[in-house]
Amino acid sequence: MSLFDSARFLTSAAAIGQLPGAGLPEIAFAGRSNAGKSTTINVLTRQGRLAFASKTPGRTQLINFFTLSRKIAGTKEREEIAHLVDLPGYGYAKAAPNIRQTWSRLIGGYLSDRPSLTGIVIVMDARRPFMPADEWLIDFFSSRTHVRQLWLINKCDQINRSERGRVLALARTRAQQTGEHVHVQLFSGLKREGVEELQQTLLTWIDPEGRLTANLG
Ligand SMILES: Nc1nc2c(ncn2[C@@H]2O[C@H](COP(=O)(O)OP(=O)(O)OP(=O)(O)O)[C@@H](O)[C@H]2O)c(=O)[nH]1
Ligand SMILES: [Mg+2]
Repeated sequence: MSLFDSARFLTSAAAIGQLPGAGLPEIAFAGRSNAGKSTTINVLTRQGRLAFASKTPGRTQLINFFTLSRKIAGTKEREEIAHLVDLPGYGYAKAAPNIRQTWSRLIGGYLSDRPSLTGIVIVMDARRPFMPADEWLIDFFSSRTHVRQLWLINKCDQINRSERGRVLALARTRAQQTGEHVHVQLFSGLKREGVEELQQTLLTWIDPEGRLTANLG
């Protein structure tokens, strides 16, 4: 049983005032609309319908929070450990301008002023990684080194082996130039490739001393 299996929906926020308290470490999933953020959360937590994934871009319009927890040994109580946060995608061209503005205010407000934000997973489509909006986000966090970054090159099932090698090498070089707080990996939510590597990285963010690895349940 992995810590991520314990994920349960906590709440949705449509405005900054609706965010839950910022007590637990938080890992946010950001990226362009349709990059696969919600699918990644579902695969990570092994719960097919936890986050709302969809063929229609722009499906996730609220900030959705999920709580990770573990059983306290010898009791029936659970201890809350961390939040996973599914963000609405950026760059959804068909959204009406007022909706886009509300989104950017909400996401921008959340990302720039969330003391509990421990790490951000930037989900990108392997066929077109590092689009301008991704670059903006990477840039925004490059000097905020207390927020870890994982550049998740998703949908790698859609590119061939040599393209994978090329994309990964390029991303690795860039990550090294950006700093030690940046990690990179290939991923496929569809084929469930790279799940363990993703879990390992996120665990080190949530639990750098490894105190949680025992007694999960
Ligand atoms: N081929 C392939 N398709 C994927 C993968 N991950 C997600 N998808 C598909 O991509 C589409 C979008 O997935 P979502 O998880 O809803 O994407 P999202 O980033 O949450 O999108 P928004 O909520 O609109 O921002 C769906 O049709 C998924 O089935 C993957 O690894 N490979
Ligand atoms: Mg989504």
